[in-house]
Amino acid sequence: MDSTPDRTPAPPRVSQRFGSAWRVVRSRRSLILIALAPIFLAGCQVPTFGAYRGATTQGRDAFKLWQGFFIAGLVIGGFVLLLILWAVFRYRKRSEEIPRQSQYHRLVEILYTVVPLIIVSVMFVFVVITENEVDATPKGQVQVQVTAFQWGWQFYYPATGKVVEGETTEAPQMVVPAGETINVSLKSADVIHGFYIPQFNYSRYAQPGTVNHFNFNILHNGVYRGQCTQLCGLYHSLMLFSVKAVNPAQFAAWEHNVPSNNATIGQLKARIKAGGPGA
Ligand SMILES: [Cu+2]
Repeated sequence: MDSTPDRTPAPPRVSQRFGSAWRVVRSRRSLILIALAPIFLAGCQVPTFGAYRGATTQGRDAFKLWQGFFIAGLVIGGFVLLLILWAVFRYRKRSEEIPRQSQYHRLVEILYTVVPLIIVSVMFVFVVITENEVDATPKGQVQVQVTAFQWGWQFYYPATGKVVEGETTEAPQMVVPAGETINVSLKSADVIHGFYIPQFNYSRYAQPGTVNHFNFNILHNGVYRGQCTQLCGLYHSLMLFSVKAVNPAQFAAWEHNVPSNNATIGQLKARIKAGGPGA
């Protein structure tokens, strides 16, 4: 019988493993990398995570919230994934013996209750701040009354009585000055429609019997496409429009030249009924 004592070294304790890992981080190479990281990261732009950056101040606020939430999700999701992987590999089955059972770890239980509450509360505060910024409707320089109907849009400028309207294949264009506050009041002449401009990161219901008010401040000149986002009938997919932002002087010139004898929604609808889309 072999009486030689077992000389296999004992596996390192958890605290020893953490100690050696910390020494690695403290090594010179890691320090250089950490010191250079801000230089590399400064050259990176935080990704958009699939959203538009926002062509309006309101859209930009919504975009920043989306970006923050996405990064928070990545950090929290990554942390949870690491914990799962750590548990899977650290405590994988090694023998038939039942591992040491433990429960009621008070500190861990308090942490996993309090930390998520703090995270959700902080996110809630950012949501409220952003909502208040996006939904604020101080009086602006230009007012536009938007009426959605099957299947088109009417843009009425009450200050001058000018009207732009169009349906299906004749998508109308709302012209507004860039850099100024635009007050929009939105309603529907028939069923529920959706007023959506992707680059504004903004959507609102156009509802019969209800007027929704909102503002937008477009940052730069340009044409921004919009569409109806509620399935509102046969030609819903053709219910398109666009918003064109121009200089204030160009806007004044445009408003001067817009004909004011456009068809009413009733006349437009009668035309559609008689001849189909684009009639
Ligand atoms: Cu619609």
